[in-house]
Amino acid sequence: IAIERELREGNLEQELVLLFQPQYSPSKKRVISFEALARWHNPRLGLVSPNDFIRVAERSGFIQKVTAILFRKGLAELKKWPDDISLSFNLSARDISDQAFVLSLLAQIMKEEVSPSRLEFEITETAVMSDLATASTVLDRLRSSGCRVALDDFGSGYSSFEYLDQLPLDKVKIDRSFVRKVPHSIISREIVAAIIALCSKLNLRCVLEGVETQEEMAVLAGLEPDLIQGFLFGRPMSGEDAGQLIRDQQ
Ligand code: G
Ligand code: G
Ligand code: MN
Ligand code: NA
Repeated sequence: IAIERELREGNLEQELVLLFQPQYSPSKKRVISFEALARWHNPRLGLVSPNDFIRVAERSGFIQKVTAILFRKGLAELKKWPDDISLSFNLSARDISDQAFVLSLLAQIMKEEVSPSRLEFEITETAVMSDLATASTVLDRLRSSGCRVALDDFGSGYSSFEYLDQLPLDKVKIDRSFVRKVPHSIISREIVAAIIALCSKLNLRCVLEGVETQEEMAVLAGLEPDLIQGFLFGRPMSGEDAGQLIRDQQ
């Protein structure tokens, strides 16, 4: 209730911020993209996690406003970075159920004169479950405009291989719940290896999420994922710090 009230009355333009988490390419040995992660600093609620406010924003009809503000901020940051750095942006179920809204995001990309190839949209299975046909249409639209689409949290919850077949995808993000078990579980390691091999066969890039330790990295690098994202390579950071990280590796 409090969250909903603040979504209505708060100054979202000012209070919503994005952090950026590096995505590291083991083959290029450098960070080539960042995932944008929302944070909400509200004077009365304090720091609210996206886990808490995205759902409420979807229920109460504020999600498109929230997403539009965040996306504008993401584009502004991306424009400051070199052309070979890209940005992954999370879209919620409601966002992709509305074709007109998705077109408005594409219009923003054009207006800002950012190359669509530098943008990737992350969607979850829950976001596409209810209406696979609409989701497919919208994702096709994003891809035909030159943006990429990634399936987030793969392997968690109900995520199904059916989506790999039915959705127009460029990339799969293998969920942290698998990744964290890999150093201690031969079965988990084989599962992750099999998903990576499958992605390769299907011509999908894959990201290992949530790599935290050198121990995990030692085992996982051998599986040759396209990208690794996790605290080991960087926590979600300010745009300024992301810019510094980019400069430092050049
Ligand atoms: O960064 P953090 O671990 O707090 O993110 C928690 C969850 O919120 C993750 O599942 C992430 O995908 C989601 N999330 C983060 N930022 C956004 C956003 O801008 N939009 C949507 N829809 N989800 C987001
Ligand atoms: O659902 P999604 O993959 O979008 O969620 C991304 C979230 O995962 C972010 O909120 C980020 O803070 C969190 N995250 C990223 N890397 C790590 C990690 O190495 N360990 C843990 N515990 N969380 C991570
Ligand atoms: Mn994500
Ligand atoms: Na994830």
